[in-house]
Amino acid sequence: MRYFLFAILIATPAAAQDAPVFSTGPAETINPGLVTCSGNGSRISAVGQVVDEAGVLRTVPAEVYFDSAPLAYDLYNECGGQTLQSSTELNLENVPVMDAGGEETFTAYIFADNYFELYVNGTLVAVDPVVFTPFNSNVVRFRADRPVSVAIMGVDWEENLGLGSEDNRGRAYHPGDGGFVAQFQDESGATIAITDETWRAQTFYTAPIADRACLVLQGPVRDSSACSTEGVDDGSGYSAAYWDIPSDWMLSTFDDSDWPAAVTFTNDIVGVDNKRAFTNFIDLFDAPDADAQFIWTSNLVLDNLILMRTTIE
Ligand SMILES: [Ca+2]
Ligand SMILES: [Ca+2]
Ligand SMILES: [Ca+2]
Ligand SMILES: [Ca+2]
Repeated sequence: MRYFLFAILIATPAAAQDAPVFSTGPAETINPGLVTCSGNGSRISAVGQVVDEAGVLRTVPAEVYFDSAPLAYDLYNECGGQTLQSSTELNLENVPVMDAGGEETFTAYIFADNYFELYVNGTLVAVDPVVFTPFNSNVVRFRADRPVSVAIMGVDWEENLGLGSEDNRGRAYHPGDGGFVAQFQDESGATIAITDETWRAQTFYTAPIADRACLVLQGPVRDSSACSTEGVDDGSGYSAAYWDIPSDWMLSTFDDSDWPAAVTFTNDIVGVDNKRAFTNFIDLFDAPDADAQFIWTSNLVLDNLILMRTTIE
């Protein structure tokens, strides 16, 4: 009888859901680059596919709506867009108002390392026009009714597809980092939301993983803090971990209560002091009375496709 009970305990479905599925080695390129850009510091935004060990075809670093969704209006875009020197140069009247089904008009100011897709009350209102680098920033206006459900996919893009890394700092397989900061204003220009630890964030693609035993999984907690983030000359044999993305994750009805709280990171850690897409707009991103924090999941380096959510009452 004891053995029987033990068998039931270890076979609970909850444990199975928490476990990721892995792939090993590089993905195959299916799109050589979503954006063509010869701008300063541009990296190629390719997309790949790899079959995981459960036989499921995974798109890396993420399946995106870049080709079909509205591109967010530029604050600063060296990839053929406009490059404002400060927020005073912005004329909000020029920014299209996206319709998320409501009466009130809101404005969101966004900087993402590297790519975001923004849903409001379940409607995809804008995607990041520069998928990888150079670093850019955006302003999005939308009409919606409160409470406003905000759901954002954040992607730390990669060069070595399926291996969560790029050629950087003298290493061919250097794991890059992510980061997302945003400020939301109402029609009067008052700040009504900033990114901070009250948001929820969960990872769905974590790579590279040199040693799978480093991952600690506990309920909804997907902790890769014990995994190495060192760049290497050959990481082609490393693994990636995937969790299935719930199809309704962006809806206002989605229950994110078991997702971990977002983790905040300083500007220094994200490394934005030399990025004009950020520094030209510190009056927005570092507003003294409403200082938006960089957020991500617990691992800024290895978690590459994350979902973030909040509700503006
Ligand atoms: Ca971007
Ligand atoms: Ca990055
Ligand atoms: Ca800030
Ligand atoms: Ca990364």
